Amino acid sequence: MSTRDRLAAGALLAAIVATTVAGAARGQDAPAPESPNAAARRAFEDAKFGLFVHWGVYSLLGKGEWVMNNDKIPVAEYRKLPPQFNPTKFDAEEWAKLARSAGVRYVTVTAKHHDGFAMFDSKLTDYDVVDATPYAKDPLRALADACRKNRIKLFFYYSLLDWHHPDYFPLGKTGRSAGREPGGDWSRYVAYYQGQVRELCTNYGEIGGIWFDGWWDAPDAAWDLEGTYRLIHELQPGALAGNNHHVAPFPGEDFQMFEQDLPGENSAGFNKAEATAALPLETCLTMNRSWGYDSGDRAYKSPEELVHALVGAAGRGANLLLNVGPKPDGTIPPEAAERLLALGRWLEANGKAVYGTRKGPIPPQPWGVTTSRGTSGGRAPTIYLHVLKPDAKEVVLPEALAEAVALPLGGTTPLKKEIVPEGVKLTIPDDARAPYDTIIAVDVPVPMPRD
Ligand code: H79
Repeated sequence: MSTRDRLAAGALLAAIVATTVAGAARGQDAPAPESPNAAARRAFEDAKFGLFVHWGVYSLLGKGEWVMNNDKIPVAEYRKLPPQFNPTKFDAEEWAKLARSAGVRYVTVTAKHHDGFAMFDSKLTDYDVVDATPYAKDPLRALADACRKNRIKLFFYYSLLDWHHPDYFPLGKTGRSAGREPGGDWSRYVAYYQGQVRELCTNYGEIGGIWFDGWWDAPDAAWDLEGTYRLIHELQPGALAGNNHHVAPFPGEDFQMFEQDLPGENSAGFNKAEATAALPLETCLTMNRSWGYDSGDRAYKSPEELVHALVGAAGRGANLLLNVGPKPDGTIPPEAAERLLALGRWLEANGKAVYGTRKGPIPPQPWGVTTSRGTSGGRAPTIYLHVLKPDAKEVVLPEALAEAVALPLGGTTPLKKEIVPEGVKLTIPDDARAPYDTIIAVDVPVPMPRD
């Protein structure tokens, strides 16, 4: 390599370091690199793929998790649902095995959604799955055990917003047709929700973290979020706190999330916050159009679209949290299960370019995205090109990669390289093309500096 090339490669490597250093030790409030919190953030970034599960008494109506609000069902009427909830076909082990086969590393399940019904055994209310349903068992306990057995982390989704609790007052922007008595003691509500968070952090062994939602219903309320996050971190030093508030992260949060959009995009209309470099990122996405079970929703994304979502997230430094809405009987719709298995098969062959990677030094391109690994500790890094456009026959990389060796993932014949004015042009032969995502591993022949 000439001195000039070496310098250029050095600049590129500096860019790799800048873009891909593990999410832990960044920013002012960054945890100490050796702390359980920093390790948990790194593990979260390594995981790349999670399964979101929206399941509650709303599933009985098959019209999504917002049905109480959307159909203006008053509390008195909605209370008729729990006595009908009896998921006799629920098998936590089957869910965990499906998750494992799908290649997800964690599951995030609705412990309480906006309807206020606790899908876990809560001592702070009778409005929960053990006290109010004929099922009378705690499905999240079974799921926690099955996930542990299958080496999958479990996160709990918890809605701060509550359309049912009498102390959730003044009412927020939504749930105004619940027929609730005006009045209630907000500080009692805060004690209630924090008490439930304590239960979730105490009764289920080690958990991955808590995933909050619904803050946007009452953004000016005194939620004591800092107290809530402190509680989580004290009870579970390795658990992460995240909040789907659609604005820039608050102190005490461990990851930043985006809903129905990749970081930096805002097709859903409410993802106005920029991706923060300081925190791990996560994008949650529905597999069809709905979160909770919707019997009429057949608008399932194809396996190709789902692979592109996963890889598109990874190339932007984010995990994909892909949703399923189980039926009221506890089974996962076959259309969803099939797609999860297709993703699992794809990851079986291609996971090396996804799990444990960070976003690559080359930002998203018209042809696809990049991920990378081995970007610290004196190793020579690998950049993975994910060519997502099936008609992209050539890819031009920065000139600094002139000496790099580009091989199709799992292949042995290096791609043809040509120096062009814009950089290094790689030609992708037809026989290297793969379904969904043609992955090219680019080995950079310069070891990275040690940390
Ligand atoms: O659990 C799933 C959804 O039920 C929940 N988040 C996912 C993960 C969700 N709740 N609401 N939304 C998604 C859409 C949010 C709409 C909003 Fe608004 C637009 C929030 C703030 C502006 C509607 C209008 C609610 C408040 C004002």
